[in-house]
Amino acid sequence: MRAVDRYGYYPSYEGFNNGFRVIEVPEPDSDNDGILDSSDNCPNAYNPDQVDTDGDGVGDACDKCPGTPPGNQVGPAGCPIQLADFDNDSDVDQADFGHLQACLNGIGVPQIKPACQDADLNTNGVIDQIDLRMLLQCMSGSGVPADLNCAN
Ligand SMILES: [Ca+2]
Ligand SMILES: [Ca+2]
Ligand SMILES: [Ca+2]
Ligand SMILES: [Ca+2]
Repeated sequence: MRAVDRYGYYPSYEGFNNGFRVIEVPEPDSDNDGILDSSDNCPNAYNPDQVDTDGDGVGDACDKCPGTPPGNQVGPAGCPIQLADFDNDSDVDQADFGHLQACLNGIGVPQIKPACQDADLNTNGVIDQIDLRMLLQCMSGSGVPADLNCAN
C-alpha cells in the first residue's frame, strides 16, 4: 500500500490538503505459480509445490545441483560456491589470496568497494584477519580443486 496524490505522486503537503488516493502496488509473481517472487524459491520456474529436496533454498524446479550436501553455500542456480575462489577456477591459490589482500582494510573499517564485497568471507562488512584466515584454511594451490567444506 502506498499513498499517492491525484497525479500519482507521493503526497506532498499540498497533496494531503487536496486529498489523495491509495493504490496498491501488487507484488510480482513472474512465473504465475501463485508464489510471489520474493518468497518463490524458483521465481522464474512454475513450481507451486516449492519442493526443495536438498534444502539449500533453491527449489528442485530450478536447482542445477539438486543433491548439494547440507551446509554448503550455494549460488542462484543451487550449486555449491567454493569459498574464497574469487576467480571461479575451482582452486584457491595465490591469485585468490592476492584479491583478498588487495581488499584488506583493517580492523573495524567497513569495506565499501563493490569489487571487494566477495572478499568479505564471513559477510560482516569488514575484510580483516578473520577473512584472511578463512582463505588460508581453504588454500588448495594452483590447479588443485579446493575443499567445498574448507571453512566449516
Ligand atoms: Ca512465482
Ligand atoms: Ca516458482
Ligand atoms: Ca535445492
Ligand atoms: Ca581460484
